[in-house]
Amino acid sequence: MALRNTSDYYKGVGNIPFEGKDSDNPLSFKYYNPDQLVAGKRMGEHLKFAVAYWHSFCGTGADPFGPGTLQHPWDIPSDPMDAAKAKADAAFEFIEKIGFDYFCFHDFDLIREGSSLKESEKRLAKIVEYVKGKMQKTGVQLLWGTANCFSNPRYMNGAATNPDFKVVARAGAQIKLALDTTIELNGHNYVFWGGREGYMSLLNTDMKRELDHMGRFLGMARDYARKAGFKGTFFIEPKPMEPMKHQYDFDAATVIGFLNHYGLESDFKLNIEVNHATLASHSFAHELEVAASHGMLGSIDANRGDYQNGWDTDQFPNNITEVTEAMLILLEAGGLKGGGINFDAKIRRNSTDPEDIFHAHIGGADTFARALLIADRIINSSRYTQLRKERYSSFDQGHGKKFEEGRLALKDLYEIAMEGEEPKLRSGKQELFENIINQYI
Ligand code: XLS
Ligand code: NI
Ligand code: NI
Repeated sequence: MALRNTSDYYKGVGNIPFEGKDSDNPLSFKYYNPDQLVAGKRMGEHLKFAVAYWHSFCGTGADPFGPGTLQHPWDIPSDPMDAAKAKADAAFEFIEKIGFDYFCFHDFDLIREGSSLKESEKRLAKIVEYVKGKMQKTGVQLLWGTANCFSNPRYMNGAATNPDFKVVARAGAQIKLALDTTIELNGHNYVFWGGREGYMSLLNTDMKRELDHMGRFLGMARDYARKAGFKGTFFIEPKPMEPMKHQYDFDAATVIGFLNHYGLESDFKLNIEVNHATLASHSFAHELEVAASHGMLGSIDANRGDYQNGWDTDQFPNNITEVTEAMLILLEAGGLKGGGINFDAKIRRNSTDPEDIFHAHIGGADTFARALLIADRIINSSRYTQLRKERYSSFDQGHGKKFEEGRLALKDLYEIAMEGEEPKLRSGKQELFENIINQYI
């Protein structure tokens, strides 16, 4: 079968324009206007949207109950290089048409893994040259690269945390190649998502040893990449479970503790994914806030979960309240540290038209853009920031200030309390806060 032209995989869909909120054109942005200034920066610079290669060009809609519903024309060629080039053609056609500046990939999203490490290395080297040409032609950049160390059966007991050293070494080889690939493509960041770094049963697991191995492994990866000239940031992407019963990168707080314990905190930051937050019984905002308050808010994997389903459904974002709360944190944190907003999301299995992936990304981008505008107005025009600040005003002077500065001992608290009256009840005003958010939405 002959390969299609590079530019007609998404026939009938042109470049997606910004048309504003009154437009009836479903193939236009209503809020995402990259050049619009918000809080002193281009909207495109605040948000740095990226397309996820795996969901958009590798996913076929397969689930445990049935095969894929999409037959991508780029998957038809039996020669892996032909298929990989065709996929890259489709990917860059899509990214150009949607008008985003970034993409993200796993090593073997780009090309099928070979039957040996040597063969895989050769394949990666070839496809990297091709992708590089596409990036140069379109100006699209690599937000982050990563390695898929969870799909291949060899990783069924983990990669860096595998109880068999041979598998750990094999994972090391794969990460080295993925780092080389990322560096070659000028990747801004590198992500570790430890899908199988955890356990299925504690009974057969030496947790302490596995955590030590993971800490050492990540340090080795960092050292290698730094030596090879990588200047970007490493991100850990927390997720509590799925595929494992328990994953070591459970949530933001756990990962921060881990990074500090193993001395990795200056090179690593966090990539927070919405649906992983909710799987950990947190809100998206909670995870962002934990990361931001430690200066560790690196990047975002944008998607959403489902209130009724308990798994990582990876739907495209459309919850304006959830994302507005997130954008408040992002603006107050002064932006993301090196990263952007990667749509780690997939269309539903029964969304089978080529244009569906456009609707999905348009909806996701508009949700974030609209939320960013709302959050900016809340910060600048409402009493939100002031009200929250006032709750803590007793620490701005007097004994409260001394307490914050570490100039009081417990005995001082005793004496201050003895001299004073019983503290008055001070309302938390939660409903007022909630109303302010709604008023600006
Ligand atoms: C899976 C993760 C994965 C990472 C990259 O749940 O979100 O897609 O983002 O390996
Ligand atoms: Ni993700
Ligand atoms: Ni995920």
